[in-house]
Amino acid sequence: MKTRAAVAVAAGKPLEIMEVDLEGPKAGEVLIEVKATGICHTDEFTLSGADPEGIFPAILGHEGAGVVVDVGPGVTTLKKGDHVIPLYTPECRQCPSCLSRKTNLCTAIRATQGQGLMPDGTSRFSIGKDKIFHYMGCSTFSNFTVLPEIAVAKVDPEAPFDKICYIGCGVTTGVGAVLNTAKVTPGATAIVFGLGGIGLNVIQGLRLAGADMIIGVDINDDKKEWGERFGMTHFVNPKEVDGDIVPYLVNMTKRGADQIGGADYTFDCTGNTKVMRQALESAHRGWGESIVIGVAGAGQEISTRPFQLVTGRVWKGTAFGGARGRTDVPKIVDWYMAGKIEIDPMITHTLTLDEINKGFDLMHAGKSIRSVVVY
Ligand code: NAD
Ligand code: AHE
Ligand code: ZN
Repeated sequence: MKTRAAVAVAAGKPLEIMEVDLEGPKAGEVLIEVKATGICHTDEFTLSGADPEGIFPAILGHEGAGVVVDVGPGVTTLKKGDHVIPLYTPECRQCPSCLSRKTNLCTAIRATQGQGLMPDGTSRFSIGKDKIFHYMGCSTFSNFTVLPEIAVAKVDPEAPFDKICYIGCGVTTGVGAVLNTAKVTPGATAIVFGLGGIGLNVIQGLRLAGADMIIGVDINDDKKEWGERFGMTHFVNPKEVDGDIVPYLVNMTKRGADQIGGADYTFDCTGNTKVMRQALESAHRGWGESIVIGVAGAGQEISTRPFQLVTGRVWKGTAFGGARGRTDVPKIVDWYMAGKIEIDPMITHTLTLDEINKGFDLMHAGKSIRSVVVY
């Protein structure tokens, strides 16, 4: 079949809207009509050329929602008409990682997914004889896409596509980092670095978990109002701090008889390795946990004095908020439908596929929280 898609033809070039060929689903695969897709900073990261796994030409996009329109042989858990969210972290429930119960990082199809291919080692997308690569196993910047059954979450058919697409990455990553990875407890003190599409969801996750002090840190003053909207209690712009931001934040979080500062939990939602270090070092001596969410470019490394870890700070990372997609994503959709979490105000811009590059411009200018393309 033919489908309209925004194709990343080369690193650093705007996406090109074109008609591409899409092969139907093979065994264990489903064809999805994507109804809406968010634009995540990770799409921009890969398009920029900073992703070591970046491969071109590819159809980016990994934050979608849509409807199953065809199923391949052997598919048992999905049928035509099901409303679904594609998962860049699948859940096969059979691989050693899924069975370990220690991680959400299913390994069933990770190798081929990283090569921009379906599990059988081929691509379903092409233009004539020229192959186009899949991206993060999702390629939601195409109106129709094919995914393995294990990488698809079936969700409430009443839920609006243009909002729940955000659960395909940003919402689940932010809220999940708090609930699944950090396991934040009521009364906690937390610092969130970077108040974009991920950081604001960390903030609403912290509110849900009952954190008392939620400090937001961003170089863009416009984010103060945004953070407060979702539960942030204090805002710091590092550009307005005289000197090093770490002692400033440690001082802000001083409490107890010994007056040792530092947050119980800190989160990097910037992808900047210097900020990751600040986040680790702003965590409380003895027990503070710092969660790396941001994705850093090829060749970049994090560093700190080992003494920071010797004295009890814990450095952790999280992918997709530690969520097991087929199990947890439908629950998060239900939380949204029940009003337990907010999504609507974070979707600041709705675009057509033809306008998709405007979504990247808005992100660069710091003017959007989430842009969503509606097909
Ligand atoms: P975004 O562009 O919407 O937000 C980034 C925010 O960080 C902006 O508000 C920006 O002003 C702020 N910022 C930039 N430099 C800063 C600094 N030095 N100090 C403080 N704030 C600073 O991006 P996003 O969509 O929220 O994504 C954030 C990061 O999370 C990206 O690196 C993205 O690739 C990554 N991500 C990771 C996962 C995961 O599973 N681990 C999932 C989604 C996104
Ligand atoms: N491909 C990059 C890393 C990109 C990355 O870390 N991706 C996150 C999701 S970001 C979503 O917006 C992730 O899930 N990682 C786990 C995985 O298995 O990819 C690189 O550096 O090679
Ligand atoms: Zn993402």
